[in-house]
Amino acid sequence: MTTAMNTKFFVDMEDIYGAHNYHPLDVVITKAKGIWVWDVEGNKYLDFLSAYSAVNQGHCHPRIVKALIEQAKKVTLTSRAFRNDQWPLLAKELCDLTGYQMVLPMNSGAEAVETALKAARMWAYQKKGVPEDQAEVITCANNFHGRTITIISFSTEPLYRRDFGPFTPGFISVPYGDIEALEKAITPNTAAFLVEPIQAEAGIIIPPEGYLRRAKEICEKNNVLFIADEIQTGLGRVGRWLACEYEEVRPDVVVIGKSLGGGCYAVSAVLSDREVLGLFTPGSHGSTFGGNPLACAVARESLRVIQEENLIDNAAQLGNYFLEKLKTIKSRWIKEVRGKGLLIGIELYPEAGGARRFCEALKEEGLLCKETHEHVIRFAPPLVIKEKDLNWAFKKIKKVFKELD
Ligand code: IF1
Repeated sequence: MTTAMNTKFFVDMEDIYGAHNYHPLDVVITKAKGIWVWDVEGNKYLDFLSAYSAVNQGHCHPRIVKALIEQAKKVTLTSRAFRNDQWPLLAKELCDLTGYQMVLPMNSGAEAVETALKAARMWAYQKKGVPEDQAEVITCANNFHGRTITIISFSTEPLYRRDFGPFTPGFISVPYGDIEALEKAITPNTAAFLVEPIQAEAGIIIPPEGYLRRAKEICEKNNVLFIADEIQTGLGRVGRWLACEYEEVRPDVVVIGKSLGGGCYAVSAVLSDREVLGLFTPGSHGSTFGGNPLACAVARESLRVIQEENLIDNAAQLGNYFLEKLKTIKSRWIKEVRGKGLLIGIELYPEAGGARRFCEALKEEGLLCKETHEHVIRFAPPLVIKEKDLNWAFKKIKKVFKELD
């Protein structure tokens, strides 16, 4: 008897052989295109998570897949013991695009954040004169910057830290959005302030107007590097190339990732000026796959697609449109609807019983969303989405809130 390769088949197999470090929805995706994904039973869903904003260009974008395939036929990996003809082009294109002088390529977002932290510490010792091993980095409560031991060392989420100690020292936590706390936390040994322009995982938390600008001013005044983690908020997600543009802040260091790979490859990068990235000397940092030609060819096309398909304006305009529509939903469960561009969250009151059950109900309606931090439903569709698709999604969301009211 042949076993039906249905949802249960895959869920059971994953549960037996895969580590349970996630609690995924029981939808087994076998095909994806643009904003749509299909499961193994042939059901079609609108992807409202975009792999946590790693698929801003839409799933399997033809131009990005083509770049992947073409490059895969030429050369995929040389290591940087040698040079290749894609990395220099990506480096220049990223600098021309962002106005920074240098780039360091990595693979995952966490690796790029770690790289930025190493650069900040090196800068503190070599440029600021901080005594060896005394460099401090200020981070925000409820941050999310990745899952390495150093990064969770400054996480305030017990779930991310439990049983993973001992932790890396040298990090000071301040409340997000609190300028006075930031100013008070700075010491002569402060190397940097690491911040997400919007805290996505924390529940789409948008800081008070002017927070980023005043934080940057305080950093400048105290000779502290301002590091923006734009891995999730960058590359068009919030209706700008970088979220910091909303406050006309030019970070000293910017970290990008996710959609830099257009949903087809893991590629991340640290952007800064020569004063910081120029401090890396041969052998002081590296990565087997960092800057490989396949990653760079994909990243170059991913950036071109964002530009040429006008995805940033689309995210800005449709984001505002969708946010206003969502605000018309009447439900006793809804505490707040907030967002920027196409990074939107609906915060529910605890009495609503948690966002998960709304996500489960939305799945039944053909909409794939992910709850974040228990009470927030996150909406982050690919930036290629059209108004008619948002109207379709809105009807489903409204229906679910009516049913669960
Ligand atoms: C998971 C969260 C999102 C990020 C920011 C760095 C990284 C991420 C602002 C690290 C990654 C992912 C990781 C994934 C779930 C997802 C996530 F819920 F965990 F927090 F998006 F909000 N900075 N975020 O959002 O990048 O190493 O993953 O490439 O770990 O569960 P990465």
